[in-house]
Amino acid sequence: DLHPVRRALLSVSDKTGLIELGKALAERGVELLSTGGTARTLRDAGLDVKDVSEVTGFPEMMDGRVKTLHPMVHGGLLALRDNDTHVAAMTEHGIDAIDLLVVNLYPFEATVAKGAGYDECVENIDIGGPAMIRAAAKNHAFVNVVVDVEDYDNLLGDMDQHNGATCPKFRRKLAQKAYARTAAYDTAVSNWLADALELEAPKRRAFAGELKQTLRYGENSHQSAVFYTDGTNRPGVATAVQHQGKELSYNNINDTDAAFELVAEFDPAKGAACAIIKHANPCGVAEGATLLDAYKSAFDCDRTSAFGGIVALNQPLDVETAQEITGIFTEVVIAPGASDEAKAIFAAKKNLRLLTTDGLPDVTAGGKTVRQVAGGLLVQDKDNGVVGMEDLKVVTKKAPTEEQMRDLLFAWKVAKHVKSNAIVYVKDGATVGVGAGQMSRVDSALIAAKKAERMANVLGLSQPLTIGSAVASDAFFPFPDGLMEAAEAGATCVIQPGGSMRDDEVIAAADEAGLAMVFTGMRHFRH
Ligand code: 93A
Repeated sequence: DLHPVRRALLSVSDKTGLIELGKALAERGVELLSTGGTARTLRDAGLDVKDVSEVTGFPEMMDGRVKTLHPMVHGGLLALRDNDTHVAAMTEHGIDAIDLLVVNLYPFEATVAKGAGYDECVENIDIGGPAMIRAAAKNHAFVNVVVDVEDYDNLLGDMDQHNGATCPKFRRKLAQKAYARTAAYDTAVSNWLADALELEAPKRRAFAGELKQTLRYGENSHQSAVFYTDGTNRPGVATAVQHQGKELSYNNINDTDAAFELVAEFDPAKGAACAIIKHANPCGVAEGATLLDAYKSAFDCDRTSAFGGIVALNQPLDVETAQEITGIFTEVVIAPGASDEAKAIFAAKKNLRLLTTDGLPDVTAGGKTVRQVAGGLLVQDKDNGVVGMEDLKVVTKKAPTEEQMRDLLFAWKVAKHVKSNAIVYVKDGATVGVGAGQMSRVDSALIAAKKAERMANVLGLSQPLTIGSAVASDAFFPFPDGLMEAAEAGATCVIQPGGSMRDDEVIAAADEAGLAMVFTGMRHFRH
């Protein structure tokens, strides 16, 4: 049923749009109640406001911890207007109905994000705000609850459509959003406490997200899908700015994420790098003296698969690289910035999406990854493992040369981002064969080598680039067969975690084949 808005309580930390809303409500004959700071802002703007402390008969006390926690407030929010006993209680205690609650909470998330100390974070846990929001949302049959500055205009719009009243569906939508907000707020508080306690696995963990985008469909067209942000505001696909092209699809977002996380393994201060992704796996990754070189080398790993791919760069997109990328159909390009000239080149390609960010994802940062299984959520630390030269153990008679070492480490970084079983051949700072997602490591080694053979034909080379390459395996070789497959393809040095029961056999086979092999001691399964 339509319900008129006669009396409003406003209590907001973020005062954006407050005065305009206050004025608009006053113009519509709505009586305004407010807490300290909010009342002051409204009054300074010349509006008539009643202090909540006047309504409760209590001053705001205990540093503001107790301002609105009072039956005069909560009775006004919770009373059922069509229930005789509720109405009688209101009359008996002199409680006036509150038809509209406008609250935004103490900025707890922002306080944590800015690195505030423990006590300051605690003080920013809002109690009265969520209590009122939950009360008003429960009573959405009569009460409007606005928790988002963006809804101020929607509220006024609905009131204007209904002669100063609001419709039930609108109030129900507000209530849904309100509970999502208090849930997310408490999620932030609980997760902050978990972090402060260094609790690896809290008994209960809450998850929250905020809608960023409704997607056209999911992985397939019969699946609906949406994209939520997690509030961490990290550089990446969720916070990137899209400059042109149609909306990203579900698969685009997934692939763009894979591409950008991979290319972030390569420090832009040490040189340019490019990753081209298809179906969340790299079909080419390369370093180069310039971005253009890096892109070209990445493209030459597997030109067939790069068609319709996602390109990620570790440095701002320049005009030469932009020009080259437009040579084939590319779905998305993501980079930490783009020059105006580069943007102008892309502007002519209406279907190409350009995304830019303020920086690269921090590959060493902690965080969690979540995956859903039937009836549960699997949560683990993000794979932020990084291996350096000093971590490597040479296990063969032959040690890799410096040049081989560079390619081995390069291959290792790429293998971390290839679905298991992963085999990655690298030569001169560029992948020359990637075998992904096979149930057997031998098959991954074979497939990657086959791709390199095909590319040698395409490029008119006398032999595949796997000859004399470095090869990485994301997990140990359980038997020598996978390793021998790589040796047959022409690999001369190997990087792998080690740790198999049959390491001795595998090392002996490597020695026999004249390979240099190093162990990382770390596995990079990725499924
Ligand atoms: O400290 S509180 O949890 N205790 C309360 O009773 C209470 N009532 C409203 N914080 C409370 N609020 C919050 O005060 C609101 O959620 C809002 O964020 C803030 C507005 O304060 P002011 O109007 O003084 O700026």
